[in-house]
Amino acid sequence: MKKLLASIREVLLRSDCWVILAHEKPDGDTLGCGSALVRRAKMLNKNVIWCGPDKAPDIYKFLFGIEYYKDLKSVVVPAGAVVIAVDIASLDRTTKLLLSEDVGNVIVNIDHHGDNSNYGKLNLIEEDASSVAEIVWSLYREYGWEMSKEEALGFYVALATDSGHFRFSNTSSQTHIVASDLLRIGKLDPQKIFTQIYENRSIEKVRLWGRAFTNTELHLSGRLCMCSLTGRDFDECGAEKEDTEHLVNELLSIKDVLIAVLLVEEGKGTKASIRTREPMDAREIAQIWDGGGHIRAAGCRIDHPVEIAKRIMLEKVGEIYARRSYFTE
Ligand SMILES: [Mn+2]
Repeated sequence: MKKLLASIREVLLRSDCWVILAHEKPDGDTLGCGSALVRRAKMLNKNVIWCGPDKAPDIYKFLFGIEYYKDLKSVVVPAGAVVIAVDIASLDRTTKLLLSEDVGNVIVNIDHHGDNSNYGKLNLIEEDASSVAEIVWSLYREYGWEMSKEEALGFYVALATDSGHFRFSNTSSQTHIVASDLLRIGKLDPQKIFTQIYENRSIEKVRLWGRAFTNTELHLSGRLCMCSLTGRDFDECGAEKEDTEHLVNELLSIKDVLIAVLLVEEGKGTKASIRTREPMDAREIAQIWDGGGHIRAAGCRIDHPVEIAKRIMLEKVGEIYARRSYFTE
């Protein structure tokens, strides 16, 4: 471990350019950590490119350096640059970044997804960490890097959003230790940050959520909650794709539900977001369609229109549930 951390440090300090990569539909973790790393790159006088396949949601516009955040397609990775992949389980699934190890691009892969495919030259994967922020916080400690206020803000946003504001099962005493440290260093106001992220909704988003809740169905004797949204729902509400962030967690808040699935029409296919409670495994479900994620939160893309995707999902989840419940109930 010490050796890996030292190798990462060596690569970061040696490279003149840092390319910081976020995952598709970027969330607070990938963007918060990205923002902190942009700040660090600037402090170290590095050139920095921060990019991802989708645009950053407006709620994160208070993060340092967000004005530099670019569409991946417009980026040419300079020779010799280090690429820092943040919170990305699999590079081919999330991005089509063209890289060449021949010109000396080294990928540093920092992640907490248990199914990470170790695509980097250097892979720092810690499944027990609540967020990538928790991992990078330790990295800074190891390197003796003193944190700026902007970095503390980025890491705090990452930590808070990935742990569902310290209430998901990934929240540990270490998560709170890191949070306490960040609050102190950044002189942060947790209430203000919460308001910025969660109490900052557009009316279009609230309308979309209303429609989603109206469409919600219970199956498997109330254990599975499924909800679907079509392109038409978005159009009629005037909502954006990013407006579904955190919606699936609300479905899991229904009494006795063990599996919550949100299906969203995407082109000719359907994007599925899955959340579970014990003993159900979200990743096991997502993997049926080559998706992935965590045990409690995962996602995948199904190459069928929403209505068909819904039927297949119901069938597959039903099979898994029948197997699990046989052993547990
Ligand atoms: Mn994450």
